[in-house]
Amino acid sequence: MKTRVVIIGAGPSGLLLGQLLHNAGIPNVIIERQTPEYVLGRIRAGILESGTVELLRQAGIGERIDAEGLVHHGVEFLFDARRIPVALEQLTGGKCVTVYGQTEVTRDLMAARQRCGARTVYGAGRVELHDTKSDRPCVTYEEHGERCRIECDFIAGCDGFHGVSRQTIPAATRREYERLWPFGWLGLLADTPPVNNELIYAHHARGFALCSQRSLTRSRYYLQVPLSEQVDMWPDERFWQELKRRLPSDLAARLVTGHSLEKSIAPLRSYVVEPMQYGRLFLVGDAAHIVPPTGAKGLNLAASDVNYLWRILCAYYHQGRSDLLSRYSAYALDRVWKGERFSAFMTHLLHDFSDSTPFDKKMQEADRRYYLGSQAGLTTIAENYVGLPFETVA
Ligand code: RFL
Ligand code: PHB
Repeated sequence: MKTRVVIIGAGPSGLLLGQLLHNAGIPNVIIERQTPEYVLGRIRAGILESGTVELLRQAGIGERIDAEGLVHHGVEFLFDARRIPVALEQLTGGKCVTVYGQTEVTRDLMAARQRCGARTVYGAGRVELHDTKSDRPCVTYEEHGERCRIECDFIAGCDGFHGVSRQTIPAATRREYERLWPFGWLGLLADTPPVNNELIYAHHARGFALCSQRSLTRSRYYLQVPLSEQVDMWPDERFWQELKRRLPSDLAARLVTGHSLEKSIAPLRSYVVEPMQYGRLFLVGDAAHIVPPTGAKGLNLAASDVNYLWRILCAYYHQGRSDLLSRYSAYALDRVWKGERFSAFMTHLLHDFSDSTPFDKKMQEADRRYYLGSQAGLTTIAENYVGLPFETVA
């Protein structure tokens, strides 16, 4: 079989890239290791930057987001029992974020792909990439016990942090940058009304807490926990009690608790591989970089990579421009590192670090008072939170 672009992975990056390319008349095949149900069962991000929403609209799947997504004009921070509103829209000249779950984005993209008839192979085994340095790379995989092969012009490695694509780049040509954070996030999803209209990022001596949401009737809460914790140590009742202890009494009294629909612990990691390209293989999203979720940047950075790769491939196929191909990594990494910076900054600002010295703690307190107490500080938080602009590909 032959196609123009083989996309490895049917997470949000792979599906979004596939849809944008298909709409631009560039045939592509997606190869995914899991089943569609498994992919939809992963509960992850919830906040979309305005640039991400615009890209989803360009992919032709904006309808449900526009109808059901909750546009948030602000966000709140909480520390020393003080609530600090951050007026995103005012501070950024009109930009906002949208609450719309990654699961729903994936569902909309899967439906669009099915409607347009583009091919996705689910349940693919032993996916392997070949000849990525040549002009005719190819991908082999197993489907129903049979070995299959697809030849293509380009491969997009959209297969997440544990995928195969990054591993096919020789170790000597990749440079990896990593920081493991000394705690994790315990997340709980419940069909209860959110405790507050806006998201609340809370610093507390017992650890960070986040009050997020998926809709007016579905909440998502997170607690900072030590890496040694296991989910089964956290029955729902213990989770709710701990969350209440990290919130001021009026909010704790208002918190509606209920059965968890999902509960999981995610370790926090910062990671980037450079370059994000090797010959005709392009790495996209979590395959190339991971951020701690504190800045809500993971999914948005994945969309940012897709934006650049899509434009570069359109320029190649529609205008015959091959000069842009080698610039993908530089375009993508500029925004990736700014996202890494903001995510690390937010993580540092809001979490409790057990190994910090009294001096470190005073610095962290001063950071919170400065950034959340001055117009300049609030503006820098707001402009990063709503998403920095994409660079024009030219
Ligand atoms: P994904 O979503 O991991 O999708 C990759 C897809 O590739 C498939 N795959 C393979 N397919 C074929 N062959 C192979 N060998 C393959 N290996 C893997 C996988 O099955 C999967 O379907 O990456 P993508 O598309 O780049 O999307 C990135 C986002 O998913 C990610 O950035 C965010 O979800 C990160 N993230 C969060 N981001 C936020 O902004 N807010 C959050 O609250 C948030 N929570 C999370 C998260 C990531 C988590 N992970 C990865 C541990 C919570 C968790 C638990
Ligand atoms: C979420 O709703 O899952 C969420 C929201 C904001 C974050 C991280 C996760 O910073």
